[in-house]
Amino acid sequence: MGSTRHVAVLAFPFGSHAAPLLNLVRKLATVELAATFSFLNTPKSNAFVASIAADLPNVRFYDVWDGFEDGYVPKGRGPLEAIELFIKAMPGNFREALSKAVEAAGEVTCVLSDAFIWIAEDMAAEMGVPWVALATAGPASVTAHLYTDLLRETFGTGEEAKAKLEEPLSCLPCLLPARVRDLPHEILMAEVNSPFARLLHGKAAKFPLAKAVVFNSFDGLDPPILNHLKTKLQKCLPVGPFHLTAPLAPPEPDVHGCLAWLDAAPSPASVVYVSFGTVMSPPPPELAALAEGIEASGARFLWSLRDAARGNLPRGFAERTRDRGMVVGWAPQTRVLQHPAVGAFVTHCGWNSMVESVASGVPMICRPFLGEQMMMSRILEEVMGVGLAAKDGVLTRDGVEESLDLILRKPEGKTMREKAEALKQIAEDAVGEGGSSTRNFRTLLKIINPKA
Ligand code: U2F
Repeated sequence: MGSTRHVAVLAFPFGSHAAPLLNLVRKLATVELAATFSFLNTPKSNAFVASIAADLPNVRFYDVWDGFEDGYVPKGRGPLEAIELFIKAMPGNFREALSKAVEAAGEVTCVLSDAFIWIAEDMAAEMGVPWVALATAGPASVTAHLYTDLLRETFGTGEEAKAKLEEPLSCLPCLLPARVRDLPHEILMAEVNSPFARLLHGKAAKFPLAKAVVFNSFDGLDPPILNHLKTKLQKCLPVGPFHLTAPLAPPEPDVHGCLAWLDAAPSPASVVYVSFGTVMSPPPPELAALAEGIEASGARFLWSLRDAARGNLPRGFAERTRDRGMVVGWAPQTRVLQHPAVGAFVTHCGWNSMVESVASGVPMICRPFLGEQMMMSRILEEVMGVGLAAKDGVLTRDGVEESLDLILRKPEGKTMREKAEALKQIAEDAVGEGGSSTRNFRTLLKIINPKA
């Protein structure tokens, strides 16, 4: 038998979901030294993220089956195919891993899961223990999913909703100025009965049952949404930004020398950083237009681009921009954004990237693709004043050149940077002694260990 407290942690093994969950576990496990945290995740995802907490003896890793039968031939349906197989394998795959964890560390006293793993609530209820969810896609995503039924009643689905793309989400004022077109597709547009849409709808119904819903965010980032959620959830706990709260994960190695390259930049806030996260990449013609826009702007740039997409850069681009640009397969993003040389970020508005950018005082050029990203692009531009949305949702050569010129060189860009700096200050205050994220973290600790 292990220690008395045993937290079962159920990860969603796709995109960047598992990393922030393990980051949160790291912070908890460092304080709750007598508790064991069993991290249940697929072998592939575990291999990718484990270094975040591998040095902690009270964090143990268990492999969960990914749903791929031996000899399964992928049907080429992209990331959704793997997600659907994983969903089909739930909850059996998690139960099997959990039984091994219980054998090693004793009965579970709390379940902590990615909010996507809505079956975690059932498992916690069966064991009579609290369930805490980490909503990795942030508060706007939770809100939209929480009100899926209302949104479907108000705007219809499929063709009916498509006729209302420009209508504002007036039935959910905290999400304004987002419009129907900005909602996660699976709420109104995609096949609402697909396994993924049903997973998201299923999880939404569970949110109010969670003892707490935790966010990699901070009070003051998007007050209307967080304030609304505080009235709907048992506990709404922004405890981030994770990359500013101790203990930090071991720093990612800077294998390509990005930071040294940034050190050599001639002036502050002069470099544009480009990354579209772990899931998406713009279609090839758009990627080429982005490169042309950056080249035309004359700006220095650091581009995190997967090797497979490099062939889509314009012919001769690398040679022509060699003296002012760097293209790498992976960058230590949080440290890149914190570097004073970085003045703009071309992003898909994934939740973590967005938080990392505002918490570093860096304005954004937004090219959202899916999920909550379109809502965030709208909010970053219209409410927070720290983002410029790609016109008609697509990056063009001229649009990129104009936006970079505005952010890096014009007074409007200076104003955006000041607004981003103000958010950075709010983030730093939140994680300081007595700050809101610090207090929320203590509340979370109390749920995990009421005697703490
Ligand atoms: C899905 O988003 P992504 O995983 O594509 O994007 P982010 O939430 O922005 O997370 C990307 C993370 O990867 C890190 C970066 C972020 O923490 O710092 N990273 C890096 O370190 N180096 C690189 O070169 C590139 C990235 C989904 F598509 C979104 O809608 C959700 O909001 C998100 C969270 O659930 O997951």
